[in-house]
Amino acid sequence: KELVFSGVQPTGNLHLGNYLGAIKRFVAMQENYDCIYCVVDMHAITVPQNPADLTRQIREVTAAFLAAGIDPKRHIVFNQSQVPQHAELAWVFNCVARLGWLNRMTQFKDKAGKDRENASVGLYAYPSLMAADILVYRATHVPVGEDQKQHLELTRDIAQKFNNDWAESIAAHGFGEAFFPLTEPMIQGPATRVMSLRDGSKKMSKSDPSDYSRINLTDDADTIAQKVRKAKTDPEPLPSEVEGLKTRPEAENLVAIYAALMDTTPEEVLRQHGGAQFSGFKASLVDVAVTKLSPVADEMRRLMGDPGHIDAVLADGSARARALASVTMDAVKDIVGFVRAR
Ligand code: AQP
Repeated sequence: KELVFSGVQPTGNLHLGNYLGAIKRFVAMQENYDCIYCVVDMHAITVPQNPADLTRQIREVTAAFLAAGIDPKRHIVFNQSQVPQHAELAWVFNCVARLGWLNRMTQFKDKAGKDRENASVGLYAYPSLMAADILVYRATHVPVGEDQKQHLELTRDIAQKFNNDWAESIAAHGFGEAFFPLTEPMIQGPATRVMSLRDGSKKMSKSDPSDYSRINLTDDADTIAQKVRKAKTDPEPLPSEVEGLKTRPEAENLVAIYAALMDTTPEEVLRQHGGAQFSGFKASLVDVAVTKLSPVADEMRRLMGDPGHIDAVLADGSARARALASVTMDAVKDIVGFVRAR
């Protein structure tokens, strides 16, 4: 059975990259897959978080999921900390993953920066918890942005090593040749890596100190217009072929954003706008961005007015997630050889 899992961290400033690279695609998966979408609050505390802000941001990511069109009745929407099996399986995976594997993770290197001795152990073990998030549901597909590719490869390595190390026990317990699936990353579409509006070589990110580097999901129409107008570009008009974007990262980024918002391809955008000056193209981009994002922002604001409703959605999703996760975790305990009450 094909099952989609993905998550978003409640670390504030949910932006257009999170929307186009992840949330908008989560919505599209609902037709053809059973989907589990998680607000990964335990990942968020791998770096310091103010408790009151964290609580609000967990509700805000949930509101973004619902406002974008995820149906929490047909699928599962919940926050990670309400399902203890994620942490339980992560511990087993900490004992499967090798130090050498984690040492290669570029996200840890980026986030820990120069002061690595002071980074949390949680930040280092982040990929192992992420593997547990996915595999505790034995999910087969994970829609993510390009930046998560390396973590998804590690998830497959962990699954494979678990399957190999306990192969005999897996077979003895009637699970056949492999217990965990080798999950497929789904990194697709024109906006798998949305770049900063100020610097075409950096990804759009929640933690960029410049608010002008990103379009936040909660920005109003005037703010979106101002940010797009100020976005860095070059002096040339838009090319008419995508090849002409190769050496022009800022232009390439704006065309990709336009294409993703319109559910079309960069080729098609250039068929319509090739030869245009940026002033004109940016005006069209503002129109499209405001038209597509305003309804989501309005609905997020409405939902945030009723935190009790959001918490109830998360409680319901968590109960359903726990029921699924506990089946996997019981099996893992049997495979590993732990004693448990039956
Ligand atoms: N710029 C991006 N373009 C496309 N997809 C992106 N994603 C993040 N940035 C971009 C995707 O959004 C999902 C949720 O991301 P996350 O919140 O779990 O973590 P993140 O990648 O750490 O997000 P940020 O915004 O980049 O935060 P900071 O500044 O803390 O590093 C993921 O599927 C991710 O791929």
